[in-house]
Amino acid sequence: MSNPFNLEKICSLFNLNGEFIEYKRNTNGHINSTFILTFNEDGNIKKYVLQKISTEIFKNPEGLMNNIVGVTKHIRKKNDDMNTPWADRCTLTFLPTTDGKYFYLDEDNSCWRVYEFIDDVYTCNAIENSNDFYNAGVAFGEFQNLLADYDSSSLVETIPNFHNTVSRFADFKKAVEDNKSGRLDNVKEEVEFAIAREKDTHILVDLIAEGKLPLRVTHNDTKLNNILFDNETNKGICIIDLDTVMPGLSLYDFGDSIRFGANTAAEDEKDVSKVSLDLELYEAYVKGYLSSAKDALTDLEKELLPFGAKLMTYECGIRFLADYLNGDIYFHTDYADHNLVRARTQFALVADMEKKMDEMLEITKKYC
Ligand code: ADP
Ligand code: GN1
Ligand code: MG
Repeated sequence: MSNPFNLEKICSLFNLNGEFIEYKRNTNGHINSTFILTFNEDGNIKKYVLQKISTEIFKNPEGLMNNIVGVTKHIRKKNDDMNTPWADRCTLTFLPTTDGKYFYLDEDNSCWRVYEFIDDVYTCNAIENSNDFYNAGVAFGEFQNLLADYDSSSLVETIPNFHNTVSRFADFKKAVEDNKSGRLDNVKEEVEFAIAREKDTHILVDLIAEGKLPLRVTHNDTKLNNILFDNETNKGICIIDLDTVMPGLSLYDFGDSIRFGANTAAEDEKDVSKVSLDLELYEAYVKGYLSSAKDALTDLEKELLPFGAKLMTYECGIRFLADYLNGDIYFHTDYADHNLVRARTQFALVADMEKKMDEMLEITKKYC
């Protein structure tokens, strides 16, 4: 594989021990570029993760890294204090550069960071049994809980209005009007589907403005593959991909997990007839999430969990569709219609959740 970034030179700017052997690219995510580095440290293999953060998307890498370093230190301290057996693997540990910063900005304004590779873990892109999804719920609930006393006003908004669905809808409408890619004629039906649900986009935004929903420190990108599961116990021991940790709603985190993990099909399944909400998985996640986060949540938050799942799925759908109309400038894509395929799966899932909303509410109540 060619090394387009001169990774060895970048590594030499961080305080890493040993001799560089090789790197492998990890292509799980849609935004950052991730490389797993292998070093030889006095005859022992030592691995690190090197990531290039997209500065097109994250405009304030210094603020972003301050957020993450603060939050990870907080999580580590709490786990040390609780004597968690996997405390040394409970969160990401960042390594400073030779001049003491936690990131390096290169001449192209690309931002690089390095953290310890966590051993004996696996990630999932799809759920194979409901117990794993229960464990995912426990892990994100615990993340919420550990950060309940972290001052959210100390965090910068790494992407302003990230889950503000009113602003997301405005961006979507603009993408339709601009039709930069000239693809609008292909997606009339999808655009109609999105517009018909505009009123949903105001519900949580209004409740925040009225002071009825609390802003918390949230992850905001709670996809299944952002959890590292322990090989031995299958517990979700470490939450990764912390770039969007900032003030947000618990409903965003709960909702995005359901969107991705409780879908019977992949996010980019081409056959939408395979897409639906798996109620058994929904229940497993609710049970796990509420077992660890329940005490931190208000009654209104708990009541709105099913709506949060639908709204996050809808939001992701309009983001994919807007990107398709804008000419695929945001999400990494593997083929021409990739964003359209993703948008269609999201809307199919929204439609199925609408049919199953009463059941989702019933299930949720059981664990409140
Ligand atoms: P992206 O923003 O592109 O999704 P992530 O930070 O989620 O990037 O990392 C992508 C993938 O790299 C993860 O899904 C996981 O498989 C792997 N990975 C990331 N960090 C670690 C780590 N500390 N230890 C082991 N694997 C990791
Ligand atoms: C992106 O980076 P990754 O793949 O975990 C996106 C999320 C979307 C998700 C859709 C910073 O997440 O918001 O929900 O793709 N992250 C950002 O799969 O925009
Ligand atoms: Mg990720």
